[in-house]
Amino acid sequence: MKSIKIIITGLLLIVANIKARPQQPQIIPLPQQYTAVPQTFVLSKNTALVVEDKLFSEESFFLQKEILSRKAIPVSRKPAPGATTIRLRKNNKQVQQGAYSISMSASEVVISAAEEEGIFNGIISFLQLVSVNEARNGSILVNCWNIGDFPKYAWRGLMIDESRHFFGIEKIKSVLDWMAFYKLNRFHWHLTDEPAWRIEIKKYPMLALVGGIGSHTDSATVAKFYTQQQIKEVVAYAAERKIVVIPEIDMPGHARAANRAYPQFSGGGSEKYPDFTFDPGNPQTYQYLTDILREVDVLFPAKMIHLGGDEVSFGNEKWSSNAGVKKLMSQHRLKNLKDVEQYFMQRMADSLFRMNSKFLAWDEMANVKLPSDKTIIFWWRHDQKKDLQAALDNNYSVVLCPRIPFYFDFVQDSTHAVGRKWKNTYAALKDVYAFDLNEYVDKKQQQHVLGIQANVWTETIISNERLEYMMYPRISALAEAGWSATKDYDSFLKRLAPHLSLFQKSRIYYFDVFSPGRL
Ligand code: TNX
Repeated sequence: MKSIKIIITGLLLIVANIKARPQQPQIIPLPQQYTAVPQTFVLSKNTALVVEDKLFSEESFFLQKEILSRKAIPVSRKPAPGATTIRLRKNNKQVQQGAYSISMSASEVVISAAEEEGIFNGIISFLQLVSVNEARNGSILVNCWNIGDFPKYAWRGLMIDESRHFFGIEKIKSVLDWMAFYKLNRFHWHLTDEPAWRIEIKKYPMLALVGGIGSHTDSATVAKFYTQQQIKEVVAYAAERKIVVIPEIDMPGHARAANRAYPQFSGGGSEKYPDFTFDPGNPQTYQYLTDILREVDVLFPAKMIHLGGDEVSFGNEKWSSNAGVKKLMSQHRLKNLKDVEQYFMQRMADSLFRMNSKFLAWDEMANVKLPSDKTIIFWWRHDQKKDLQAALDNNYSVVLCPRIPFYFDFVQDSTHAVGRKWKNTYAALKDVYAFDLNEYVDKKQQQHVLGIQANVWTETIISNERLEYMMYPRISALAEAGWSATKDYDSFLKRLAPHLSLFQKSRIYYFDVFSPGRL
């Protein structure tokens, strides 16, 4: 009689537990497929991590380190009788890059994938399931799920502008940590622009030493920049998190900081944007910039460099009276300054191709003539769809970062005063989440779309706290827009709520979307 009572109570408890469970796994971005398994996995120091294929050994150390540093649980590597296990398994059937599956039971978690990126994504999903639960007496109860998952887009990017304001290596590492937590996998590093040049170039040391002085809001601060050693450190840190780092060296516009250091290559500017351009009429400019790009190329294994190409018309008025430019125009039958701009970019892209690197640029370059398999265009002017269309029609690969809703220097709530707005529109969390490719690109051309990206321009972002406030939680919405097939904002908000406590624990100064009045 007593034992029946115990069994019934046990059953009731299990049923209650299942009922209390969320209908979706507590994971952002939401996996493509999932089914609840009515069991609970116990993670503790008795859990053993078993790496079935040494291909995944680096990822296994990442998992071990994360569980230790987030939850103080030291999982072992030696399976003991009766202990639960986490297995990293190779499964060649997961053909798509980044795909993985997880199957869970009370006794084991099996994360499987065909390659390292996939296993890493699986590890992140498991970590998310773990991270929202608290450890009690050294163990954590994790609801079991079976998950089959793969990314919607290969490119899930975030850009940070460190020219306008410099945040430094520790901050960038923290950003990379959170990107990895959301399976964002491309970090576009805007290292040069008008106020400052932020990367050491050994052949031209003044670029960093002189060009690194100042910021958008303070022209006198001492030079701040990344040494080549620090760049390598960031690239390695990102690689450990399966994030590819893409540097941007902006040209021929947005070049004032460089021109302060080496004025002999300046093509002048306008009243509003002094010394804005490099000089396309000086034959030595091409060699100078190619030397710079060679050093940059060596530091970044991505084999792609973003050359900007944006807003050149803001400051190219001196080109028309430049004897070198005039000569160039007649030699190459260039009709106007737009042609000069494109000629300049073709030559610089050619330098990149000789390094075996791809050419990336903003949408002003959508019509430049280049090999389509080596060119990626970033569409940002959301009010000018024709440039996106041109890039697609030219068969270029495209990354979509329309400023509304993907510019995170735009405010995220109508009441916010610090940050930009675009004719009364801004970049609300909900709009970031709702991004739908079908609104922008015809089905027939969607194969050209690599993915999406948010850009954090930093004219108005003067501190780490401000950077955090503009990024979190919008990167969570960006991540789901770039990965998941389904769109359900309410479900997203439900899964987001516990993440706000994670931000809090990491001392991240986030925007509390649930009570927007509170700062
Ligand atoms: C336009 S987006 C720029 C940036 C500014 C940004 C401000 C782009 C390619 N160029 O230089 O920082 O607007 O939102």
